[in-house]
Amino acid sequence: MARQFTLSLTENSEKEEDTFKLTVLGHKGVGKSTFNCRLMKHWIELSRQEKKKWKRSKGCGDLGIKGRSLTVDTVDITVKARFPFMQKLPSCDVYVLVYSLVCDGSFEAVVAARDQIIQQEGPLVPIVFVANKTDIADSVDKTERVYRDLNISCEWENGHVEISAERDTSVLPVLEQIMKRHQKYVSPGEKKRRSKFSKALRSIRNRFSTH
Ligand SMILES: Nc1nc2c(ncn2[C@@H]2O[C@H](COP(=O)(O)OP(=O)(O)OP(=O)(O)O)[C@@H](O)[C@H]2O)c(=O)[nH]1
Ligand SMILES: [Mg+2]
Repeated sequence: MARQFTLSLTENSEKEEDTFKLTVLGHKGVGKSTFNCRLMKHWIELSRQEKKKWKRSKGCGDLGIKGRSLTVDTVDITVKARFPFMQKLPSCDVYVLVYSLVCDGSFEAVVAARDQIIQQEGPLVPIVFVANKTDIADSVDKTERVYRDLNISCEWENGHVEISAERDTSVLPVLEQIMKRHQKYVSPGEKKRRSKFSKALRSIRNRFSTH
């Protein structure tokens, strides 16, 4: 399912606009849709707070978008355990891989998805793992959870956050990880190149829409 929302610090729609593409992948029923709704709610709320700060400080606020509008495109895709996806994945700014703490198969599915993403996009692609359903995971082996965390965070250098999407616990740290990973892996040169590319794309789109 695809969703889109726009964050803006000013009312000036003439200002330059950026697009942030997020792909959420995970096994069936792990909580992708629930997580996506929570994430959007936090992102919009955060942007409202930043907007107030921006107005008060007359343009000194942040959210990393410096007065421009940011359109966030999210898509969630259900993957199967051994063959995550048959076709090429959409290229995006950050991949979020959701698994359920109470379903081992769902972890295997996102590990296989990660392999496929790296094959497609290369090793520097920003990835954040989300371990969902902490509210019902008390009986899950703690050592296993710590081992997974070390493996994902230290060895693979991907983000990893344990959350409960249903109870809205620790969703904000996922947003922090998304931003952090994006900053870490997208170099300033690449950002410039992407921005130029999206400008060119916009002008082509505009030209077609006038005919
Ligand atoms: N206990 C618990 N249940 C959750 C949590 N997040 C989602 N669920 C439940 O898990 C079920 C599936 O949630 P969805 O958000 O629809 O999962 P999904 O990954 O989008 O599912 P598909 O689109 O069918 O692949 C629903 O019954 C949710 O209420 C959570 O953090 N804890
Ligand atoms: Mg869903």
